[in-house]
Amino acid sequence: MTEAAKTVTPEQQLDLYRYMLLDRIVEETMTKLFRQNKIVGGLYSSLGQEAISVGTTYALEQRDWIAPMIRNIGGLLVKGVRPRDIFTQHMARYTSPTLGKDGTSHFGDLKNLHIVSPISMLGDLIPVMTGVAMAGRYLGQNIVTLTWIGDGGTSTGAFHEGLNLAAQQRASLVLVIENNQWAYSTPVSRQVPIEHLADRAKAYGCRAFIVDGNDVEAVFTTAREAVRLCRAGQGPVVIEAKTMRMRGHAQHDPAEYVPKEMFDYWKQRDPIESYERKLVAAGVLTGKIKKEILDAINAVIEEDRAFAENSPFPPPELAETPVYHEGPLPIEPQWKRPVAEVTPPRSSVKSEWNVSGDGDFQADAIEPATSKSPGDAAASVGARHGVPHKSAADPLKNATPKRNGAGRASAKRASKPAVRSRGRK
Ligand SMILES: Cc1ncc(C[n+]2csc(CCOP(=O)(O)OP(=O)(O)O)c2C)c(N)n1
Ligand SMILES: [Mg+2]
Repeated sequence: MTEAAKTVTPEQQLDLYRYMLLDRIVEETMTKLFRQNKIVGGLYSSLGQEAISVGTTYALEQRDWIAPMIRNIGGLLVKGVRPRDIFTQHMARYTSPTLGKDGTSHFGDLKNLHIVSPISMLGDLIPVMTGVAMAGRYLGQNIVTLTWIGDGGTSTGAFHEGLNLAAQQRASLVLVIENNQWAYSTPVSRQVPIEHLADRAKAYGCRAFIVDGNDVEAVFTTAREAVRLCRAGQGPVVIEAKTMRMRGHAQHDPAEYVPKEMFDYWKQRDPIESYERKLVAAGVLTGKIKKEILDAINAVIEEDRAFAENSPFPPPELAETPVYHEGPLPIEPQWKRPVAEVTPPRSSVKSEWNVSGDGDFQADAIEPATSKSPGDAAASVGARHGVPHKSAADPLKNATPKRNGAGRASAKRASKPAVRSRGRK
């Protein structure tokens, strides 16, 4: 990277510092709520990893997309999610983004903030975010998508399949590997025979960077470079951020299997404390500015925590709805190129039937059968369920050669069932 690419303005520095502090205080507040038995379900911590979520998301623009995992609350905050949404969601309140139906960070915002909800199955967000990047390309949008994966998650099949797909499609995806040394109680050394997880990117022909995950400026400038490359059509880019999980897997886990010296080593490298020292030494952060930042954060936290605690739980009837989607889909495509240009298919094969709306099969698009038979009834049942039934307007069936002469003649006129004919000989 050039020196210019490493430049971070004082304004950006204070932003990075502010977001890391906000992230930490949001999560500290939730730890207290957990101990008061007010969190529904598990609670995960990104303590010591704040620089990664914050630094990478800060490199994105509003039009870009993220998909968080369990330790990426910092990314949600940078994207513009309010702490109240995070509190109410973890407390399963009716005022939460999922109306109390789901917990942790399992919510998204496809319309405004461009957040894809987490997927618990490790690795699966990689093909999904590849798909979002490809969709953006088809729509003529120059967007970048970003998601995170842990060291453990890099051993899933979905990671490898997803990364290969992204590389093959040149998708504008930034994939951040958070190497925090542990996957539950398994250290990286007992999981993979390589030192750098970034090396996995080479296998798929992807560019990769390794960065100190506790240095927020290094994370931010590396991510900004990755985003630049993606926007220039040179994606995907993998970033391995080396860091340490400073708590157990979740609140239930005291992490007694982690050597104490390891915690001591990384405690010295706390991303917020070390950045604070740097900004104070540079004269960017003063005691007065720090107080203003903390006062503003604490005011929001206090208001949003009180809002969450005073929010009701969902009414029981809500469990019945909405289980199945009814009516038109809520997301309309926003075409950035002429619809005709991007609408498939451009095929020489004439369509035999149509679908409309939510994918309903249009029975009246099929020519009515001439005779009434059980097959005809089945055809209309199939049509209702969106499944074309073979016996009605099956082009292959009509083209299948018959044993009598007329059949053979009609088979010649119809499209060639070459494989079938050869099979019969
Ligand atoms: C495909 C799949 N396998 C197993 C799990 C269960 N699981 C959830 S988190 C986790 C550990 C993940 O470790 P890592 O990827 O290093 O992330 P970290 O917790 O350290 O952030 C496991 C095994 C899962 N969610 N998905
Ligand atoms: Mg891990």
